[in-house]
Amino acid sequence: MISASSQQSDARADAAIRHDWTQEEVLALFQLPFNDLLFRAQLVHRQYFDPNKIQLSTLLSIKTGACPEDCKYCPQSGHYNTGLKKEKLMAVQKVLEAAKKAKDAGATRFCMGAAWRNPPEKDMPYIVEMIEGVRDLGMETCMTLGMLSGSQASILAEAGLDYYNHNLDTSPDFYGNIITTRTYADRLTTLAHVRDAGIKVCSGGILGMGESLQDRAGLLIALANLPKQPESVPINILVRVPGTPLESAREVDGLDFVRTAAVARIMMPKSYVRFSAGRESLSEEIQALAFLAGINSIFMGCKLLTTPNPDEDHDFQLLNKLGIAPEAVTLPGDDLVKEQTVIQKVIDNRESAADAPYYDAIAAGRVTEKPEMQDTL
Ligand code: SAM
Ligand code: DTB
Ligand code: SF4
Repeated sequence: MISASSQQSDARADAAIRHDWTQEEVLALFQLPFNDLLFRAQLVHRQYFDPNKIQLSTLLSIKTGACPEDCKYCPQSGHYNTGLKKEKLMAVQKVLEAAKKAKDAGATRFCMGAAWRNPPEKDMPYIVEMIEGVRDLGMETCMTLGMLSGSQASILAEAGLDYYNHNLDTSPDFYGNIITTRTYADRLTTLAHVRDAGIKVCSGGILGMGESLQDRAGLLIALANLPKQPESVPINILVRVPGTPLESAREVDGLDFVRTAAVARIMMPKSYVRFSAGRESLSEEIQALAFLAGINSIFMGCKLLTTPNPDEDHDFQLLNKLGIAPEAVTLPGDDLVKEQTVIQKVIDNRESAADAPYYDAIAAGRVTEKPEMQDTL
């Protein structure tokens, strides 16, 4: 039962979610001194989340390459020659085997991605089986399949899909420089179908495509000012793949990524903000700052869709160093067992790294319980 005081604090918390962010305000956040920005982001983060918990997702490409879209960043577009091996839709059983492996490695959400403009009707029954099978394993499900019609979104919702990922990618102004085969409005329509079907929205973008600071602000404004903010906001750093038009794009400064994460945290206080593609190229120190800025979700496992990601042992070592523990899933069922499995994995990793020359915050009993909601900010 929810207590009156927690209902009151929920109401206060919801009142703090704004959908009227302006460009000036957001640019002012970006221009704050770094320490002030991170301090504000931490205050917001601690109002809604345990700062020492992280959500772990694993990605799988269930249909690879030969995509008809021309997204300039993407190794899977059929418009560019990136040498990628094309693969048709994976068999359901193979997908479930990969999900089981991801679960055993500690992931609580399994994200399945397909290089489609939109899912073909003939493949929808297999997609439904994948969602049902992954849920039966006790994992949360996420799919990213391109544009969806309203009826396709309803079919996915009916199958039990938890999240649908569909990124706005960049600001409305910069978008046309990156993709010409579908519009910003098309993307917003898909997000509306997902929301209307009752599926949680995962939507974010990419840094490092040649966009300006105004465009980064514009992306975050487009996300935060949606009628309901996305539950999950992936921020990708461009993975520069040879053969794509953006192969020589300028490298993203790690501290600029941290700033963007902090601004996203302040603007979307209740959303999970995920450090998605691009962690492979960043130091542990920058990743630690990103967690301080309010990043509370990552992709775990040595591959994203087609490009590399830090392997899970390195990630667990980093999380151990920082005293950050994986979050348990909230699916109905035996959640406690799931939480214990994940935490055991971290403990095992910690023990195997027992000689490592760093301070072990978990062993020192520094992992805290979820804090009470704060009234400040
Ligand atoms: N085809 C579907 C779509 O575009 O919606 C789903 C898969 S697509 C690969 C999912 C997202 O991955 C894209 O929206 C983009 O934000 C991200 N992405 C793709 N290639 C990337 C790259 N090279 N670097 C960073 N992010 C990338
Ligand atoms: C998202 O925002 N990032 C993920 C997920 N959503 C599907 C994809 C990243 C892809 C990076 C390039 C690749 O591995 O092909
Ligand atoms: Fe296709 Fe998605 Fe890649 Fe665009 S991002 S080319 S839609 S797979």
